[in-house]
Amino acid sequence: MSQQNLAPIPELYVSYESAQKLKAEAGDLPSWDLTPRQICDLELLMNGGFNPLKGFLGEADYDNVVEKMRLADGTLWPMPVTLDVDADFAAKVEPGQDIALRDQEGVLLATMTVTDKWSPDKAREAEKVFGADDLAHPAVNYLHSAAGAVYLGGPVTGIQPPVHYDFRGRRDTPNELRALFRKLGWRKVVAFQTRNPLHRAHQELTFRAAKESQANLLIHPVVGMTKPGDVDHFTRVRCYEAVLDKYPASTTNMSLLNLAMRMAGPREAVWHGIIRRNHGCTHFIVGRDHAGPGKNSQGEDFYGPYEAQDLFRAHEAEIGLEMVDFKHMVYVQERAQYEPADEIEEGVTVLNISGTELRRRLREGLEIPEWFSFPEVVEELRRTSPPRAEQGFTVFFTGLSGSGKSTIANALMVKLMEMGGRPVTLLDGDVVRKHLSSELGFSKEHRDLNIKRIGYVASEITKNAGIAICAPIAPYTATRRAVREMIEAYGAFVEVHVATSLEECERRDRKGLYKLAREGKIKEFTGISDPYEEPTHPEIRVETEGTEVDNCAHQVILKLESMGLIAG
Ligand code: PPS
Repeated sequence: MSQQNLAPIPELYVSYESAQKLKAEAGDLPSWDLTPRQICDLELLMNGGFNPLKGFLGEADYDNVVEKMRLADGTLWPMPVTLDVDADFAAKVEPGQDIALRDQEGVLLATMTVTDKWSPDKAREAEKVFGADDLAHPAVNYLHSAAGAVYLGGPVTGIQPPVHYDFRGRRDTPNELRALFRKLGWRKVVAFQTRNPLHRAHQELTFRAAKESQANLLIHPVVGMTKPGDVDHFTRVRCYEAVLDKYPASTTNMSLLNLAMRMAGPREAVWHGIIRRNHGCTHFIVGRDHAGPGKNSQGEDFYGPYEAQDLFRAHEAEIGLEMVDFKHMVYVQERAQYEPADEIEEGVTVLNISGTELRRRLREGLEIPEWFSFPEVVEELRRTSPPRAEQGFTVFFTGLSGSGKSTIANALMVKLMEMGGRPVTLLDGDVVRKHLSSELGFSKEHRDLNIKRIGYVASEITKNAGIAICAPIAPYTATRRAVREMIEAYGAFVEVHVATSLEECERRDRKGLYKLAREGKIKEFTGISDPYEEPTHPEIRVETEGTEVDNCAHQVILKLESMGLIAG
């Protein structure tokens, strides 16, 4: 095992001449605009990062991967890499046909010969691959809320890699890394996977791993897609570059991996190992809770802290690289150094700052001690995450028609403008429908589109340090969650449920719409002939029956203060 083989790995690209020819012919093919996740998957398929896959999985391989972590021929492969499409596109395509795969600007990246087309059982995929059909898991949520209903599978013909304009010099294909290791004479290489900024504990862990395995070190962070809410990759790469100087010269390298993570814990660890083997590495670090998705909807961890290590160990020979397992590293004050938590005797002072605590300190502008991180890293993080009171945020009101959303939202807007400091924009339901969504009706599809447009505008406002107040009905939980994820990439999302009962809304009937809805003159009316899914965990719920508007708005202000979003 871990006998290094640096021969080039097969890629799926055709020659320049063939690519030109395929480009000329592709105009006649059904054309699929790839999602950001599919672009990541396609890049690693084409450059051999997902070797031995030759394309998106067909149905037999998919079934076997879901059930047994193996392709139909028995080869170890833990993750379904599938091309999900919507039903409309699927209806245009039959097995045997070629389709064009394009990026979001329409650039042709590949063609695929469709061999399989099927509607997957997503609940089974969630259970088997991610361990539970629970929407608290980001990949399960993606599966049910973002992925199309139909999967297409078949071999891919690579035409060109997706274009990256950022950190070009730091991105390497498996063959480029293999060539680099050959050139440098690196015979053993231990890879470190990460989606977080590196602090001293990580630096110590990777340094020890390299020493223990007598290998060179490859810092191999994921810059494709990570867990929603993670520090963006631009900031992280600047942080990594700062840490790179802390390693002994010429022992360590860094390369960026355009992987779309699934946060699948144990299965993901095995997948990461195979991907690093393909990139020419011989060892792979698996720490505590590798690729963990956080808590499930019962508030428990999805996977045990060392489950990933166990699964990796059981398949080490087949993965083809050696695991360097690590326990949690903590700081021992008396010895002023990091040590694995399980090797520390009783009675010494152990210091540790969790990810949550770090985010709190950044948010509140509190001190981050030198023993925890490098000053350059902290400075970089502070630049992109200023204290919460200086960041943008979104207040998202949801509730039935006539519940009082707009009135409270208006009052809140005025109060925030009185305080000053940040620009405030109100995206009211009716106003949005006039300016942004005038062509939309009230079907589920149209409502979702409407809310996603509001979410998009709010996320841009939040990104640019403004305050967005939204006040649509937003009846669907999944859509509200999608908007939350869009916004939390840039700032806080404060969901306010205006919990006026249907009876009260109907009694008030300020616009006379409930009467018309009851008479059947307005179709698909929320609460009468269309659903409203109540938020289960809003940041705040306001009751309007018997409470004045001013008081409701004040409750929201108090919440914003308690979250540190506005100065008290
Ligand atoms: S949604 O579901 O979030 O897209 O709805 P929204 O954009 O907030 O639009 C709601 C306003 O449109 C009026 N209206 C209806 N509401 C619900 N169902 C039906 N069928 C409907 N038809 C018209 C209604 O006045 C809503 O305004 P508010 O401010 O919520 O009372």
